[in-house]
Amino acid sequence: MIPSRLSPTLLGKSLHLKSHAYARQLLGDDLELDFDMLIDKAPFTNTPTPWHQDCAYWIAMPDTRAVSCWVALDEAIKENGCMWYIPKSHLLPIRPHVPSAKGGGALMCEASEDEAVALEIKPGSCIFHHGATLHYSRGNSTEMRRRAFITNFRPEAMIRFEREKGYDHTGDRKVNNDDALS
Ligand SMILES: O=C(O)CCC(=O)C(=O)O
Repeated sequence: MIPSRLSPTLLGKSLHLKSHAYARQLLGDDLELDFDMLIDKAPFTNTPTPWHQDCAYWIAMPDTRAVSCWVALDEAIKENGCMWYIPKSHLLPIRPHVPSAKGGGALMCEASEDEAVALEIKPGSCIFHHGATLHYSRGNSTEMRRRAFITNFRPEAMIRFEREKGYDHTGDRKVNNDDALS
């Protein structure tokens, strides 16, 4: 979590600057970087990211605008864990989430590939998803890596709101949003 804390020069690089500019175009000029993260699905690790909505991890906020930019660092295909999304799911109520049975702190909810679209993308390409969009990825069953760099943006006032409540995306991974409790 938060590679830009380890290496603040990232904040001035193209990935952060461009994803910030697009996030503002999508959801408003008050959007700021809330956090960034790196995910590496190593070859043959076969660990799916369970179905979830990011907002289940976060505390409930009065302004729910939030968008992530998921940048592929390697080619992302179904077999190595490209992202799957359920279209328009951000317009529906949050589904109930529970800790994943496989452990590791991940949250999960009920959903399936039948409802979803897989987005296979090339390295350097990206996808923007809303904080309430249902998503998931299969495990990596190939000899390729599947690395992604993710930046997440929300209104500056809501970042302050979170921090005042002691939440900064680096703590325990649990259902923090009451609306996502079953
Ligand atoms: O990269 C993945 O497999 C999961 C990413 C994810 O859940 C996210 O960006 O919110």
